[in-house]
Amino acid sequence: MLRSDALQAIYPELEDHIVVTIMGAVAAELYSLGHRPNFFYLEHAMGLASSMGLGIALSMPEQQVIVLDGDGSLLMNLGTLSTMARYKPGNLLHIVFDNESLLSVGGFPTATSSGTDLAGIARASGVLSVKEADTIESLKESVSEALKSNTLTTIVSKVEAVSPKSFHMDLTLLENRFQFWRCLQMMRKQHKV
Ligand SMILES: Cc1ncc(C[n+]2csc(CCOP(=O)(O)OP(=O)(O)O)c2C)c(N)n1
Repeated sequence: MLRSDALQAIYPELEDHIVVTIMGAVAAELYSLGHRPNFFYLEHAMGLASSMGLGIALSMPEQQVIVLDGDGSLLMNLGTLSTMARYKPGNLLHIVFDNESLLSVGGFPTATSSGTDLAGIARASGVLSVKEADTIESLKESVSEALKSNTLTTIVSKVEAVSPKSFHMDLTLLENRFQFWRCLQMMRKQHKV
């Protein structure tokens, strides 16, 4: 499965929710499908998209938060799984695209290429619902089930290590940061009205 095809297939489920992605290839692919003010691409802070998503999910329980993670990034911050499981926000969906590689910096293999099982680690960390979805159909089904279930879910999807045609994003980190912040503020206000 190509991650770009997977993202395209689930884009309709993402567009109205708060989405936080890791940097690099995933961010560029989501951006190229159509940027939204409710999307934040976490540049530089490798591994921390899930931590940021967890914080937002806990402080905005009325909103659905979706994190798009990578194997290399998650391996840098495995403690995030036990912290997510400790607080178990039902409005957090954590999708890990596992291409067994640090694709965005040249494609060095990660530990999942030699047997590390991220879904197994998520289960053992106490994440309530953990799915493995390696086809477009199973990913779409897992995402829509997770969004209906109001249960903390991690979905691990094996994808090919294929880069996007371009990593260019016509949006600076600061612009994205302010736009995203205003969007969250507006969501908060709308919820209170
Ligand atoms: C702390 C830190 N270390 C290293 C990097 C460089 N870096 C940026 S993206 C990336 C690879 C991310 O790998 P993965 O999460 O598997 O996503 P992929 O690129 O494969 O889609 C690395 C090593 C960084 N930005 N920050």
